[in-house]
Amino acid sequence: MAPHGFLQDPPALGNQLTEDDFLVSLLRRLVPADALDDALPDLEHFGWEVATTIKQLGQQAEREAPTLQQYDAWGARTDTVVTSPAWRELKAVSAREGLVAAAYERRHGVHSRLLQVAKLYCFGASSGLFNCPLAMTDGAARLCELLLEKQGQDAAATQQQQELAAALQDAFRHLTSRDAKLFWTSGQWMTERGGGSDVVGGTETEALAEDPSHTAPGSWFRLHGYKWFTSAADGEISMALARERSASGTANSGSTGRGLTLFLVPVTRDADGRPQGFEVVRLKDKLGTRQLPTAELRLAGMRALKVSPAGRGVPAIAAMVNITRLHNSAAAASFMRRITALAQDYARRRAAFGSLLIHQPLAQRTLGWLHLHTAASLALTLEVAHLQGLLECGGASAEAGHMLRLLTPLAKLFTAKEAVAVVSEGIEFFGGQGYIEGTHLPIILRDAQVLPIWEGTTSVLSLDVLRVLGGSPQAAATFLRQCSARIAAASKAAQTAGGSGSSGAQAPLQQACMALQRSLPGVGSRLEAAVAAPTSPAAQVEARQLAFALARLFVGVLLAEHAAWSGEEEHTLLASEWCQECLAAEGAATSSRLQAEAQAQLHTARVLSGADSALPQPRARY
Ligand code: MFK
Repeated sequence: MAPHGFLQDPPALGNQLTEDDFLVSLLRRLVPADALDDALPDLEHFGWEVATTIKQLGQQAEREAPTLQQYDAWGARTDTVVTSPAWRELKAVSAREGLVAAAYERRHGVHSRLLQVAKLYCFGASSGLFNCPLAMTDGAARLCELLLEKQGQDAAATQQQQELAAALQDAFRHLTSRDAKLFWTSGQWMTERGGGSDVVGGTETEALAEDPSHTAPGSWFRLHGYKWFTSAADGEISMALARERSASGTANSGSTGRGLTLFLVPVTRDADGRPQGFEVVRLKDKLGTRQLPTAELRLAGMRALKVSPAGRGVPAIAAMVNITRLHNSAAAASFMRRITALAQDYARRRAAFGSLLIHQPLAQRTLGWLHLHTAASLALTLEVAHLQGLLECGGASAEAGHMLRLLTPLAKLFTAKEAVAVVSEGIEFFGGQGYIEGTHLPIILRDAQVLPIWEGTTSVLSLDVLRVLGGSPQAAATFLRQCSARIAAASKAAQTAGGSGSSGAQAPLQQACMALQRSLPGVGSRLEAAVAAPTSPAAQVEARQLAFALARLFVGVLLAEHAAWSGEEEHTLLASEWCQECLAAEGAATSSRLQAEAQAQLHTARVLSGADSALPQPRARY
């Protein structure tokens, strides 16, 4: 029997907050009752909007992909990026709903960021990918805020510094506006033809000072270069990296030969709509994310305001990138939630072999797996958002700071990979219909595939985890201490509840806590090896395994902690199932075994990758 009307029935789409008990439960644990009571009506209302009007706008944006009109009817070059009315309405909705603003208004203090991310999680899968420009806009707002804080500490500000502060304040005001007419989005122009991972090595764009005697932050420059991936190309400003040069072609003093500088770039057009100082060369023809106007831009003397010290562009833009990575995690959880909700709905309508799928054991198990992995990613994402909120409101201890720096890349790499696996499994649940465009299912998989690629690939982020562990001896110790203490607390709570006989659900939780305890030494050994030699070939070849081991363990801790707090059977089963499925291998890992494995893995990787064999020469250029 075909489930008639499926996917056209908005309330069944399950992106409403009221249907997402797990999200609400996670929030209840992290946010004090009065703040949550204050925030929930807005979230409820927004959840309904997402499941109805916003979802329609998202689908319209998918149908009406952006186009590039390079010339007008008279042959004049205009490079107009034509977006759909739905895309523009999504921008207005984003402003009105405060999808960026809420994090900066701080109405809910340290919980503001967390509540904003909860909203982004509801929005993501239905947003027609408007969550992408929001990620960069949010990152740019955070960058402006941090740069302004730094400026504020300088009592003897020069004229240039004052002008810089005014420009940053103006940008911040627009990026965080709830007024659709004032709201700006920002781009993040990092990637060039030389690549998006090794940003320093790949950047050819040059910045020349308009006035060579004024090169300090707050000075105007002209950018010349080629930006290879600019999403979304319809923003009002962008943050861009470039290499400072003097008119004679040498690196400016203060700029190391290798270093890049960060610029705030107003994206302006003249009265006839012609772009000022740049050309839109083409829109990208992509596997997915086709709703997004992703472009290649030629910068031809584009005006840009220097905002970082010379050569300090990468560490400056890192603050922005960390926010976009948090958005990526929220988007991943959102995609997973969407496909899980759809599969749950389908299982209640689709009968095969004589009964509805929802009553069949193997279908139940698959749905349970989808739910478990969605819950895991959501829990990790909200933990990062919680820590980010503490940091932004000055409430983060040094320990919380270490955890945030480590968990941000971990959450991004883990949730992104999970999203692809979960969405793929979810689509398979629909059989052949999952492969048919009119169901709106294939697009979820195409769009999810971008998650492990943009904002840093899985490998690059695994190497970032090594960078954190190598850069700060406290990071690994803090991680292990936090895990150990939180497992002990969850275990104690489970024992207390089990002992008082209040819930028969505590036995699986105690087993989960024991599994977590057992996996600690193995993860500790992995960490020890990485901290001892973070840049060694052995650490690099193991970097992904380490990152996923850390992420899986920490997810287990979060699920156990949450189950101990709520005492609900469903949460307990999430924790125990996770620990059974995902932690089995860790307990046995000892230092010497890991060392031997890494050596063997280096050899295997060399042989199987073909690095050792006499294959034809690689293509001259990629
Ligand atoms: C829309 C459709 C899109 C279609 C498909 C997608 C296409 C792809 C689109 C993109 O290209 S999105 C952009 C993707 N690129 C990235 O996200 C960057 C990925 N690369 C990295 O993250 C590298 O790790 C990084 C560029 C940061 C490495 O640069 P370096 O110069 O080799 O790093 P280095 O020297 O280790 O670090 C420089 C400084 O930054 C250090 O500080 P100090 O100089 O004070 O010591 C680091 O600690 C700091 N840093 C680096 N990452 C950080 C950070 N600080 C805080 N947080 C971080 N995440």
